Amino acid sequence: MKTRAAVAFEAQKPLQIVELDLEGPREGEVLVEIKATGICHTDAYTLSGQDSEGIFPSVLGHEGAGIVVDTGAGVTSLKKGDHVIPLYTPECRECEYCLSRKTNLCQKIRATQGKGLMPNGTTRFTFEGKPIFHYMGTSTFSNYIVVPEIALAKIRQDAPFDKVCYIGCGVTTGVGAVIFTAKAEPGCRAVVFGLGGIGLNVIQALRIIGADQIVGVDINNSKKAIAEKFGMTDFVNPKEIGADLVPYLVDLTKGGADYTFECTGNVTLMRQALECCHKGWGESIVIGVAAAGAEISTRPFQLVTGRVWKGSAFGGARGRTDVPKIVDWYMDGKINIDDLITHKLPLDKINEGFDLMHEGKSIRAVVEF
Ligand code: NAD
Ligand code: DAO
Ligand code: ZN
Ligand code: ZN
Repeated sequence: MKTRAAVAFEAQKPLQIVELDLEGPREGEVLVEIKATGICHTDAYTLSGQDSEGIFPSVLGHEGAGIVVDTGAGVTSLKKGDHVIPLYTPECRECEYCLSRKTNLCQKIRATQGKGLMPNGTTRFTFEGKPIFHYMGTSTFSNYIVVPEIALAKIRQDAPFDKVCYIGCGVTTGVGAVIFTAKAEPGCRAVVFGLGGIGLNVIQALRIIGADQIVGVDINNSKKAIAEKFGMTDFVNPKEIGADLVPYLVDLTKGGADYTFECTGNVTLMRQALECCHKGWGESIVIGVAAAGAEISTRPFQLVTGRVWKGSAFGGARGRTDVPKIVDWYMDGKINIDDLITHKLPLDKINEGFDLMHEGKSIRAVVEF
């Protein structure tokens, strides 16, 4: 069949809207019509050429929602008409990683997914007879995609695609980092570095779990109002405090934060996020994806004296199990997604969505097919 898609033919070039050929689902695979997709910072990072795993030509996009159109042989958990969110972190429920209960990083299809291929080692997309690679196993910048069954979360039918697509990455990453990775408790003090599409979701989860203090750190003052709406209690612009950031934050949190969340990908901020944690127990969660080759450092004494450095991928969420629950939380009014979706665009204007993100003007731009 044919599908309209925004293709990244080369790094650092705008996406091109073209018609691709799409092969139908093979064994264990599902054909999905994507209805809406968010544009995440990670798509821009890969398109910039900085991502050492970035493969071109490919169809980017990993934050989508849609409807099952067809299923391949052996698919048992999904049928035509089901509403789904594609998962760049699948959940097979049978690999060593899934069974460990210690991680959400299912490895069942990791090797081929990392090479832009389906589990059998080929692509389903072609353009003028040449292969076009998949991205993060999802490629939601295409109207139709083929995805392994284990990389689809089945969601309720009444959830609006143009909102819940954001649960495919940003919402789950931010909310999950607080509840699944940090397991932050009521009454805690927290600092969130970076008030973008991820950081604002960290903030709303901290408010929901009953944090006493939620400090937001950003160099863009225009993020203050929306962060306050989502639960931020104190705003810090490092450029305006006239003091070193770490002692300033330690003082503001009365001895250091119980939890800090780094949501920018800047390794200097990652160090500051660790070092403003409370001595003896403070935990810093790295969420931001740093430039390829970048390294983090601190004095080991920071760890000896009880601070903990952790990372979080997809919020530590098990996609097929947790994503449907997060959709329910949205539908029940427990989490706010609507106010974070600042722009809606047709596929033809997807490059404008990237511009809005680079200019700091959007929280989430969503493309509707
Ligand atoms: P974004 O661009 O929407 O937000 C980043 C925010 O950080 C902006 O408000 C910006 O003003 C602020 N910022 C930038 N430099 C800063 C500095 N030096 N000091 C203070 N604030 C600064 O990005 P996003 O979509 O929220 O993504 C954030 C990061 O999370 C990215 O690195 C992205 O790749 C990563 N990410 C990680 C996961 C995961 O599973 N771990 C998932 C999705 C995204
Ligand atoms: O299992 O080795 C692995 C890789 C898992 C990939 C998890 C990616 C999470 C962070 C990337 C940003 C997502 C948009
Ligand atoms: Zn993302
Ligand atoms: Zn698994």
